[in-house]
Amino acid sequence: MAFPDASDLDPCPFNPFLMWIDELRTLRKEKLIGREVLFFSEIDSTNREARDRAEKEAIEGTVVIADSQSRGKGRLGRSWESPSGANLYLSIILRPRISLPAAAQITLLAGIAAARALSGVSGLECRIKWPNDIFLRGRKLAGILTEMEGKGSKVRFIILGIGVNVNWRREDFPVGLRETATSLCAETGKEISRLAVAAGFLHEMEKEYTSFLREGFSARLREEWSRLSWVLGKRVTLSLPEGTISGQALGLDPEGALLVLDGGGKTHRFIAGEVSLRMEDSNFEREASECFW
Ligand code: BT5
Repeated sequence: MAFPDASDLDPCPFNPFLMWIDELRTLRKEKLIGREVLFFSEIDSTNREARDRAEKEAIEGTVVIADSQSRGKGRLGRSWESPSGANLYLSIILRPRISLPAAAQITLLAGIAAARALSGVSGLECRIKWPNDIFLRGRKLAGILTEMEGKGSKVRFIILGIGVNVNWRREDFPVGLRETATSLCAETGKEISRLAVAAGFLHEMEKEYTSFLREGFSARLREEWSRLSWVLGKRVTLSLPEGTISGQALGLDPEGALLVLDGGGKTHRFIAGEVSLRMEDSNFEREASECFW
């Protein structure tokens, strides 16, 4: 099937966004992730579009990018603010031959890839807040949304979506996000190229994903995740449909579940799914981090 349809593409030849999309296509031509790159100047959600394409047999590695989203999706029915002209909204179609429980490991891989790529372009230390957030100086810089379609006990496809705040200026943030969110530009004081962010993420993601296909969720991936984690060793509260549990985040088990030790000495195991995590000392983190960077 030939992608993209001509009707999908922004017809405006002067659109600067299209120029970097073309460069991205050139960079990813011979690779697995990004061998097809579809671009929309405006869309409801790149994850929704990627899912529809995946249902129609789009090839593995197809990437959907938009300049803005009208209904950007977060986890658990939440939404993702997606203004135009500033940020990156990107979804990847993956077709790993893995069982359903292993699918959550893809979010962990994406966290590693995103933290590495965003640290690389900004020169600042970006960390993973389990399961799906990238934090910079105590604020949310990027979010990952992994959606899966299964058949029997196997994965049919996974849509891996990421939203990164790149050149979003703090004064343009919605009031509700001013204290909790950040962008690369807000932290570095510089405009950062969205091409560099997208190319860096796809490059890192390809490395982690191909190693995952070869070796599974290996000890090396687990160590790398732990090195980049913002939660390990900290006190956290996890909210589940059936209640909350507080304790100390210990690490990941071999399947990629987060282990948390509660006050009574019992260890709990969490797979991302329906769980949200709150850090009990995140304000302190921001104050502390500002002293060092
Ligand atoms: C996430 O959800 O962090 C996953 C976000 C994934 C967005 C990408 S964009 C490309 C692809 N297509 C989509 O439709 N989605 C994906 P969650 O952990 O549920 O966080 C959502 C919460 O983060 C919201 O309830 C807000 O509090 C906050 N938030 C919303 N927009 C934000 C933004 N741009 N920057 C920082 N925080 C934001």
